[in-house]
Amino acid sequence: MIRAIYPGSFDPVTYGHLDVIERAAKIFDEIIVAVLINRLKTPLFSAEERVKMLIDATTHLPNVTVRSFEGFSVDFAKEMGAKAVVRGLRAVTDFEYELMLSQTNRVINSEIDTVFLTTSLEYAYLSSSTVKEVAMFGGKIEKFVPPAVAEMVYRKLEDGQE
Ligand code: COD
Repeated sequence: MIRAIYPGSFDPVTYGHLDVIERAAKIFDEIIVAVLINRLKTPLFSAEERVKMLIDATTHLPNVTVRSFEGFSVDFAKEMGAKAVVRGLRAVTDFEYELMLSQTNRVINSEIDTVFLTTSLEYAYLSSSTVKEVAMFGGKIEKFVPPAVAEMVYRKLEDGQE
């Protein structure tokens, strides 16, 4: 049984992330989506909220589970008994960062390899930051994220303005 983790911020999860999860779930026996708890950054959504969004968005995928983690992603992968880290690549700009990250990860733990899935063209432009920015300026985000996530983003931004 080959297990992989798909680590990220997922602040919030987008259709681009979900496309990577669905495709990875066809390649690996089990995927653990790993939500980073980063105490150095202030995300829009708490780790609990991001985990819940991902659980709700992946109920149709029986071999996908969602967990939060702290520390190095390769340490979390090892703890989970995973052999690989899945990451998505959108453009050349992603490549430089992802290459650095995967090489650093290999230095931290040489047993865990990174597997890259290139973006599906319809989601090539999509990022969590874009989603937040569009919503912040009053735009519609239903094309970018599942309906329940869109609701949570609108609500969170409204709460922030009170
Ligand atoms: N299409 C395809 N892929 C996409 C899309 C899209 N539209 N959108 C995002 N992705 C991919 C990203 O390229 C990325 O691979 C993944 O989905 C997750 O994206 P994000 O933005 O939610 O998550 P990141 O990139 O902020 O996650 C960074 C980590 C949390 C993985 C990283 O910071 C980490 O591992 N931190 C823990 C500490 C650690 O181990 N550091 C490494 C040594 S320095």
